[in-house]
Amino acid sequence: MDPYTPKPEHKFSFGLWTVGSVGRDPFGAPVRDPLSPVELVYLLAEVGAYGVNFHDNDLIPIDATPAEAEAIKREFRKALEATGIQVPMATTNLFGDPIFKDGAFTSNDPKVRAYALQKTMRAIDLGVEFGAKVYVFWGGREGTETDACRDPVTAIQRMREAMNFLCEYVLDQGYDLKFALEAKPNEPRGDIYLATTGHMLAFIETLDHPEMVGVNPEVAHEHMAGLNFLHAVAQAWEAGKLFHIDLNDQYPGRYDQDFRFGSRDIKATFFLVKFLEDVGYPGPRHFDAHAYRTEDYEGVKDFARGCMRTYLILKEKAAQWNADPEIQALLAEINADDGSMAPYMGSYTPQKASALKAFPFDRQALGRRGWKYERLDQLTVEILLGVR
Ligand code: GLT
Ligand code: MN
Ligand code: MN
Repeated sequence: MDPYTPKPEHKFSFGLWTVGSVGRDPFGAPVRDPLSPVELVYLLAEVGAYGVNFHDNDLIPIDATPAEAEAIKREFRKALEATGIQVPMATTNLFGDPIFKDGAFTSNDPKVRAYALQKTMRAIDLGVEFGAKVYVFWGGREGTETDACRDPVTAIQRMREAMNFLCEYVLDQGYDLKFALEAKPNEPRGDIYLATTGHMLAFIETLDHPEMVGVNPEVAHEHMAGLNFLHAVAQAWEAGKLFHIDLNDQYPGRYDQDFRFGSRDIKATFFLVKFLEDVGYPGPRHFDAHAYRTEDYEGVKDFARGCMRTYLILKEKAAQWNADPEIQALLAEINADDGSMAPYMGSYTPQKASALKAFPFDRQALGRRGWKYERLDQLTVEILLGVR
């Protein structure tokens, strides 16, 4: 059997909006006919995915009647049961409708803010009904083109008030649900508040229930800002806040590309997969990406299969890297510790401080050391290029 065949235990998921993207962009009309949520579930089952995520309105159109909503839910549930596809995550569309053109939770109009809360509570109910355990908040419209419109402190306070309200709602309902906040620096707004995963991590600690709230970092969103995605993920993980992850690819400094996982920066993607596997990240691997606009639905399947296959290939490469004797020897050398500094460091004591202040370091000798990172990186590249 092909060793790169996706299996349920890999927890590969896709949003309805990812494989369901019809290829609309700001300059061009759709290039693919829309598929129904049921058809998309069958497409995901065909390519071997484990899960499907949705915004409330990916599943139920915003103007559906209660009877229409019930019928859609019935059909969707049947498709999930027939295919075994799970719903690990759900979210709210707080960006598509004109009501949100100046934000949802941060809008200057209290009626818009209240409507955003109402819509989110209903969407949380919907997600929980289908078994979602993680609820994502991506505030695509929570931002500005001109800061004349609002004091940014007010925006942060409104965001906090909304998150606190919704955490209480989840507790009140007795739902087993965590929130994951997804940052993006810009697009569709000129600037979006809480622009990076780091901003989100700091914001979470100011909430009434920080334990319920983590992050959903997205590769493209940190790369757009020219940042190192792995470092954001590592900080989230170390803080116990990596509740979900959006995998894709993106050239820095460009429009929001949402490319197939690993299609742009193989080395960064490799270190990301290696990190997730090394630490044992237990959550879904969600591909928040879409096929090139050039593709038909066969191309969409190629795209989805490619995301999962690249992940599994890089997982294998990570195991190879970890087992490589030359790499391990270099790492051992790089991290060598003769223990001579232990009496001077670690937890502070006044004795350590005064001893350390008096210690005679050979600064020139330490500065002459070569770290062998060229060799280490070349070995990494050779593994990735398949010659090792
Ligand atoms: C939207 C956005 C994504 C978010 C989704 C969740 S929707 O496509 O580009 O990054 O994760 O709201
Ligand atoms: Mn995303
Ligand atoms: Mn994106």
